[in-house]
Amino acid sequence: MSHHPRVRCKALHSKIMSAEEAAALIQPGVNVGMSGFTGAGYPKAVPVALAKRIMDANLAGQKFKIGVWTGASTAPELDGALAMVDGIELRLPYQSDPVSRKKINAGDMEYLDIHLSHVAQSVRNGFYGKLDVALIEVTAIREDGALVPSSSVGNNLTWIESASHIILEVNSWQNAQLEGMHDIFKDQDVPNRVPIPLSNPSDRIGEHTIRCPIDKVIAIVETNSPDRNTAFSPPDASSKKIAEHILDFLDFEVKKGRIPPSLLPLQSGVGNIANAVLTGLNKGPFENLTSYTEVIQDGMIDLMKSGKLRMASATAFSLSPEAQEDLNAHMGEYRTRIILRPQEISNHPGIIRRLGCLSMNGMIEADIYGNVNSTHVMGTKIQNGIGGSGDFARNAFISFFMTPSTAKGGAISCIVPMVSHVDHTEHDTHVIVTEQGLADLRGLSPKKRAQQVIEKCAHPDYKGPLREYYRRALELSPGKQTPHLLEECFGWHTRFLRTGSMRT
Ligand code: 0RQ
Repeated sequence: MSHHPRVRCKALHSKIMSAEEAAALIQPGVNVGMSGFTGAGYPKAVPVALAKRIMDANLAGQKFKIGVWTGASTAPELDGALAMVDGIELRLPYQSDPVSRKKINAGDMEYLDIHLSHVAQSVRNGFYGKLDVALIEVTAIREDGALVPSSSVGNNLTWIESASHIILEVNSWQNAQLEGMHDIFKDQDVPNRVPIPLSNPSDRIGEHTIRCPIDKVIAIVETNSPDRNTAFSPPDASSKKIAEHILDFLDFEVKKGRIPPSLLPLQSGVGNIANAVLTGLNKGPFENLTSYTEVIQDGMIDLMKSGKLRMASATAFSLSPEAQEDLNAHMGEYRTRIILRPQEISNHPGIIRRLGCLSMNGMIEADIYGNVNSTHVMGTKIQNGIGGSGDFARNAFISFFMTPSTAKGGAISCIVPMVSHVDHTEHDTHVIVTEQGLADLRGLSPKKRAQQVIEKCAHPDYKGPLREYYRRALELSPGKQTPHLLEECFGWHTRFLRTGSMRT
């Protein structure tokens, strides 16, 4: 019996080495395409070994930085370790690591925040320069060299195809029964693109594995390490209220006959509020649900367990350790109801439009006209990134944005006169929800939108000042289509920066 049961391709056994030896093959200045999406399926050993190597080089007075491209966010062993030693020149397309966030906001690290569906084709077409190394975690390598992906797919297919060299981490912690869950479909490039044959979230259109040119493989590292995800907090009062507003709205839409009783494929964003909505759906009347989304979080697994969610399509898991255990224990059963796809397909604008997804995403702030800021605190500091929210919001059948009405203990109103940074324009925002209420903006002109957003969504402490801003804007603004006072519209943000509160 082989000592390497997960490396079933004998021809690759000679490439098995330590993480340190593999890290030594990564040179300064290269771009590395790494696996990893919302803390799932990221390489766990080589980035740490590389961070040590970079630290040694720095101590010897040498500069050593690389470009780090991923699917989305990873974990402390990757983003945290490399950012800590100042090893990242440019990071793309999404991150949520506290050390990286600090470096980026201090101006010590470059960050390119990209719609997740755009990354693969941009890399294939050389928009971001050359991809030198692919560093990918897999569950196993099959006899023919094909790769069984692990708990995320992300951009792995593109990294494997585009990189000059490939380093694989084979993680025996990942459940062997993941084999068969993935659906790897390659989109063509322009001008030879043809329609993608997917018209139901449950359609399987590709292969189970990623074909790998084994002559490009320069190293294989065997690991046995868990994905490091944190637990979701139980829904708080505010998240529960937001979930209730959304469920009432969906109920109304079903009664109106605008969406079917099994709803439409759900996309639910990252974070506790999104998870609370899923928990709410579990108690709600809707049956036979499907999901076409980016990540599968705890709430989705619960919905599957209760039988309310028929199947889920995504590109990655994002589970608490408890939900992970549950998934592992019942993998055989879940495998038939979950499909993991490349993020180019899970977030494909054309498919989202075709399926008519109901998209629900968190935000930092919205303005009275419905423009949404998902990424920048006080207009200049990155929080995480746009992720897939733009892919879904623009193309969804109904696009919801959700937030508590205030942040930082009430010192910040999340409904402001004008957003300090725009990720989603008023054209892509159909419904805004806070614990105060839900503003349905469909079919409303800007002035009507402003009234709805203020009256339905603003916190009582900020309702008066917002009404007053809008009243004066309506009176004094030279244009009456979207009234604003340009000298005052950021006054709430500048007041917060000056005094620590948006309150007057
Ligand atoms: O700060 O960390 O210092 O406490 O922002 O806010 O309330 O914990 O919210 O975890 O739901 O994240 C938009 C960031 C919300 C997330 C965002 C401060 C607040 C706190 C986090 P602290 P919360 P959440 C695609 C989905 C973009 C990507 C996306 C996100 C911190 O949802 O990254 O949508 N979205 N992907 O105090 C200043 C404000 C603030 C504020 C909150 N108005 N001003 N700070 N904060 N509001 C997934 C798919 O499936 C497609």
